[in-house]
Amino acid sequence: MSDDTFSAMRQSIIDGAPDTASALARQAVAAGIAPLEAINHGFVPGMHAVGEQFGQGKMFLPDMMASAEAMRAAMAVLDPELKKLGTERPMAGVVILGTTQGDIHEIGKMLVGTLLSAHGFRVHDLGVDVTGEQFAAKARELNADIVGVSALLTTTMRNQRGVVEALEKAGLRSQVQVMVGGAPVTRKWAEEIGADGYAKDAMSAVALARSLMEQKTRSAVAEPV
Ligand code: HCB
Repeated sequence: MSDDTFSAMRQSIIDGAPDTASALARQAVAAGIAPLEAINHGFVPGMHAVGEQFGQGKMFLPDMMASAEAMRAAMAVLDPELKKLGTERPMAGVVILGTTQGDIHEIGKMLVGTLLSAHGFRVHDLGVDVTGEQFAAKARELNADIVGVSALLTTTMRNQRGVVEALEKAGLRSQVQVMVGGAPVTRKWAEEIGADGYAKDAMSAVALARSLMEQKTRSAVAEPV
């Protein structure tokens, strides 16, 4: 796929143009382009540019909302393509995903969910503005292996700690691994709040989830019941 197409994808997000974003995504699928290429090299750079422009006061909230709409339109085309890959793989583990309490950013979390599904994980997405107690209740209900918590605001990152605490309170912490992510989140922060891992992007989240599953299997073998 040419650089021009990737830059048109990026621009469709900056312009907040869902129809264009969706058409470009469909063209990529028809041309046999890997959906992940289109996401990583076309659409996501558009979201990053929007964030920078908003931070510099060159874009405003309605623009950012239109850009998010365009991103969703592209993902509506690419997500099913990626998920098809997951059905061909053995079940890798059960993951509960959500954006933490007070936070409505969902695009990064959706991407993480899509890639985990594409790699064989069974993903249950709780959506946005999710409390620690809701994460814990769903983890118990589905006997989850991993809880993935997203936070995009410096003010809501601290609620990731609340998820770790809610799992502890529910007596689930030893069986459920916690991975955190989101633009302001760091490895250091993950360690500070007692999470099991941090992932900087969706591909790293897949690698992390696999490694958390391996650790879980190893400790189950080491401690037979
Ligand atoms: Co929003 N917003 N926003 N926003 N927003 C940010 C996050 C700022 C950084 C923009 C800026 O100032 N430069 C900023 C936060 C500043 C801060 O806290 N330090 C900000 C602000 C301030 C706000 C509001 C407060 C604005 C206002 O109302 N005045 C408001 C807050 C609303 C709320 O949540 N309570 C707000 C609202 C919005 C929307 C609604 C307009 C829209 C979200 C729409 C939606 O999601 N449906 C929005 C958007 C789109 C953004 C930016 C532009 C893009 C976010 C995004 O989708 N990134 C963002 C700028 C930025 O992040 N640089 C801006 C693309 C994805 C692919 O990246 O980092 O989310 P990601 O996810 C990655 C990665 O982090 C990792 O994998 C993902 C995929 O690769 N990952 C995980 C994420 N979660 C993981 C979980 C895991 O377990 C593992 C890995």
